[in-house]
Amino acid sequence: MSSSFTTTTSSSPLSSYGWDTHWEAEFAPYAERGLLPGRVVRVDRGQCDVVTAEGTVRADTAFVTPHDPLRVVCTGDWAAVDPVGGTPRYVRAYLPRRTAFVRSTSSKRSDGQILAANVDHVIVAVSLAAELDLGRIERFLALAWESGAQPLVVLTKVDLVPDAAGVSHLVHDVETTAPGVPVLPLSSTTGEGVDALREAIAGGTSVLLGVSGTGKSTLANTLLGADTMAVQAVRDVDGKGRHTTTTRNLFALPGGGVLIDTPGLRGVGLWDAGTGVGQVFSEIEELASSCRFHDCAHGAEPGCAVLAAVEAGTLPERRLDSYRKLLRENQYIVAKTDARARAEMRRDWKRKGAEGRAALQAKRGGLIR
Ligand SMILES: Nc1nc2c(ncn2[C@@H]2O[C@H](COP(=O)(O)OP(=O)(O)OP(=O)(O)O)[C@@H](O)[C@H]2O)c(=O)[nH]1
Ligand SMILES: [Mg+2]
Ligand SMILES: [Zn+2]
Repeated sequence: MSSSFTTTTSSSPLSSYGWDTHWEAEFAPYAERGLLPGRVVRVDRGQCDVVTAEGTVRADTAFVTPHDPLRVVCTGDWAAVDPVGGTPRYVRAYLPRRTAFVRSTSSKRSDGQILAANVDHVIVAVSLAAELDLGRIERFLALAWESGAQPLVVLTKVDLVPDAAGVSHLVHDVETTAPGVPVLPLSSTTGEGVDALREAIAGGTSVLLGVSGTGKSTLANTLLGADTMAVQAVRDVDGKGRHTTTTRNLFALPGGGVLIDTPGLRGVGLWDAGTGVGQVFSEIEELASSCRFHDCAHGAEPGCAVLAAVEAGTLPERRLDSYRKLLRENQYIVAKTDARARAEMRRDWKRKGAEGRAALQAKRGGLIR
């Protein structure tokens, strides 16, 4: 690995926002046109804020707001902005995304919506002050896996759980629901568990997602070491009432890494997340490989390993029901969306994702050395 590469990128003022040699190479044609590279830190009403080497620029998004909602510029995108001079300054284009978190705006419709672009970690925030909704966690995780990013669950407000045994039960419940996903209990109030999260997200870009009131913005402030995001002082019940955060905001973290805070979501509808569903329920898919029939539907077939596991009590019935439900919902959405468009986008993300991971690794390697 050429060390001059590492030096070039880390000397750019944009490197703390994730700029690397791959982005630089992709940006070359825009640089030739005299455009400035920058990362979109917030989008609202036809305008966006873009951090560039010369500071934050307010730019018009008219050229990057096409009819297709999946192609609308989004927080986390790398943009090509007009140089100083004209008013307004426009975002002329954005670089192809490496990853993107997409949900359906409703489980009954097939409209996709991009919640964050170019993310390496999807942090699903779940409050321990409310009843655990495992089905909702599975849904978030399916979309997280599908996005090409590594999911992570943070169980917030651990200070409100009276005893340690209670916490380990809750962590265990979520862990068995989320194979391959780190589960971190933490509290912004006491600081417990925050360092573990800080470490986990120190490289790359992370997006915080979850229902309203789980403490996402409070956690963002804790990680930033500053009261940057507004939070609501008092709240009666989690997940109810007013949504405090209304835009998606991107920050460079002092300890390294980039964080996107987002407005609370009531829930997320699947959007072409077949692979993601498989990853969330990997133990079921593993069991299925031992079913007698290759195309076993785990209904009433003889020799079904999945049903046998439910009988034996090793696979919770809730989990099998949830798996079925999400597969059905996903099939419905997939049948309703344009297959060619989806395939094109995936192909692009897969390629970019691989490049991004390589760049991240190179950068980490550079840091360690
Ligand atoms: N006890 C306790 N309360 C917390 C903790 N973190 C956040 N809260 C409280 O939870 C409430 C909601 O916090 P926010 O950070 O605004 O939640 P949010 O997820 O950003 O909400 P939206 O922006 O609406 O999505 C506030 O009253 C916080 O003070 C924590 O670790 N412990
Ligand atoms: Mg918030
Ligand atoms: Zn079976």
